[in-house]
Amino acid sequence: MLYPTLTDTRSLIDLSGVWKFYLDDGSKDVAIDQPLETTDLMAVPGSFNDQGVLSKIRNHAGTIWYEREFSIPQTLLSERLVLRFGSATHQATVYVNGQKVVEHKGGFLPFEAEINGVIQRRKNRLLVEVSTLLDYTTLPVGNHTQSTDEHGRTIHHVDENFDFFNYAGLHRPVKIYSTPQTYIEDIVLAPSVNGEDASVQTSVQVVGDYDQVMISILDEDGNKVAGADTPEATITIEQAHLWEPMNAYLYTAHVEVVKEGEVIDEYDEPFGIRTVEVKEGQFFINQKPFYFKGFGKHEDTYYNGRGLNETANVMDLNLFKWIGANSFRTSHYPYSEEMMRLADRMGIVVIDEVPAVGLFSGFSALLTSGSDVKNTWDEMKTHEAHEQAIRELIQRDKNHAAVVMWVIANEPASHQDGAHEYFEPLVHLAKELDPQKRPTTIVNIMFALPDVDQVLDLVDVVSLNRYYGWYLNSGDLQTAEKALRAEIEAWIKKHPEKPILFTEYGADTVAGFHAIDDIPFTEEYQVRYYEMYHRVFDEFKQVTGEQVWNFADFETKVGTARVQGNKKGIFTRERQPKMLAHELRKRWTSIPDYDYK
Ligand code: GCB
Repeated sequence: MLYPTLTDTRSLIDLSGVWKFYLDDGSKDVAIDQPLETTDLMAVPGSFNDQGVLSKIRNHAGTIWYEREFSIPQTLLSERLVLRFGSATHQATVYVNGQKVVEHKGGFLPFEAEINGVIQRRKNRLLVEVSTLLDYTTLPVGNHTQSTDEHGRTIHHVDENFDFFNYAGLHRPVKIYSTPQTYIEDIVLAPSVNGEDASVQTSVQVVGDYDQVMISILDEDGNKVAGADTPEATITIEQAHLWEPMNAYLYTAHVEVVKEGEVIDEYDEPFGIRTVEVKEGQFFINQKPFYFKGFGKHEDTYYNGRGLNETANVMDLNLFKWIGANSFRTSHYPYSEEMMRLADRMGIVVIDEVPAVGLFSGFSALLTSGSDVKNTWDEMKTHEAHEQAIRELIQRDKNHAAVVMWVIANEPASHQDGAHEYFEPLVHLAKELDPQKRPTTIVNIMFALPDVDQVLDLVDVVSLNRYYGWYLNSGDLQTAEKALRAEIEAWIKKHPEKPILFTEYGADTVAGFHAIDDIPFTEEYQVRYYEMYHRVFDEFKQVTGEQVWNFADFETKVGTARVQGNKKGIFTRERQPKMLAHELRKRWTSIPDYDYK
């Protein structure tokens, strides 16, 4: 699915703004053929939760409705008109003028519908029914329960099976774009490097009648450097500029569809040339051993919640440059297309994660398995949602140079029987679908140590989330250090050919708390915790990178282990540095992107 952009043959109407909003408490039926009866308003894109202020709105679980009107300029009515949602969290049914045009399940990936058949002159009414619910069939996984209030109405409750607030709503842009009736449906680009030159396996899918597809590869100055005149082609680029971490170079595949000598549709797809390979226990980008320095992040800001915040995105990636980071993981769901395009342009390496978090029966943020000891793989009915998320994520992000690896799940119960059988087809699916055959990983939880893990043999990289010195050996960094070292040694023994990537390690730290001794939650303890981990990482060639948890403090559900959210940020939620940020900056600016080990 192509990102909607303006071209000489395509128009774009942005429906961002303030929409009507109705929180469905079951007290009345919403008539889809009538204007939404409400006086409440909500900005789109954005999570509704914090905008709504009241607890009743912020914590609402169930259905919400959004509505706005739009007009289509007459000049566009003969074009193909597509209504597109960057995402709707977590499930949506969309009506235009009272007619259903599309439904979509899964809160972090785009979907669209052709709307020509339902468009009217002058005003059109767009109504969207969104469900915030999560259960054992969805990704992420939520514990869904319901009760009845004094009026006999159903009250839903979702207890997140994961450690971030269940922000919901229309989080990403809603747009209408036009294409001609014959249109470019998709462009697939898979680059490879041969010495100084590169070749790009290119495939253009066109719907409708046409005579020819013309592909021009443009360099950053807009000069044509190569091309082809068939929809499937291997295009050679001589003296290719590589896309390098922190030194991006983006070519553009300019595609034209020609009929009777006229260009009837065109699209520009930016792409970078780089290779990715895992071998000999290391992670290679452009045939050089790469060292990941960076963060697990969240889409999480004040006011917007999980809603697109491009100002924060730009600032965050500028903070990456300041601190010497080169990468992030889209923990724990696919991020906006806008963020992925920004990462391509800024040369930030991305590990791209499907929203498969919470695949752990009885999960608790304290890393205790809780009282529920049921087997996860008997309980969860997420296979279908998981397959769909992998398909849609790879379909959306396949061309991004920034993306170097797919994460099939974060912290599943991979020590429980059934895990291997659950994951094997999913890992194969990702490999099969990805035109660039990127490496895959499954992020391992501390319960699934090398003696019991059943899934890391399926993937290319051993990714570890570790909290020695925090959830375990809290305040005792000496014991924590021994345990960490011993565990790394055990993984090397078990999977000597696989690189080890630390995808999470961290300690909650309340900015402004200080102590001389090793006291958890203080800024000094966070610094010493990281010094310990880094000392150990530097002993092992196989440790191929460090992504700290988390870039910034972020919102979670309430609980005794959370102080107005998770405080493991290196920056506060306002993006102010904690003491550790300065220490990390010293370390990371002295570690090169390549050949550190
Ligand atoms: C984890 C999870 C992450 C949590 C983190 C923590 O292992 O992957 O979502 O936020 O631990 O801080 O507990």
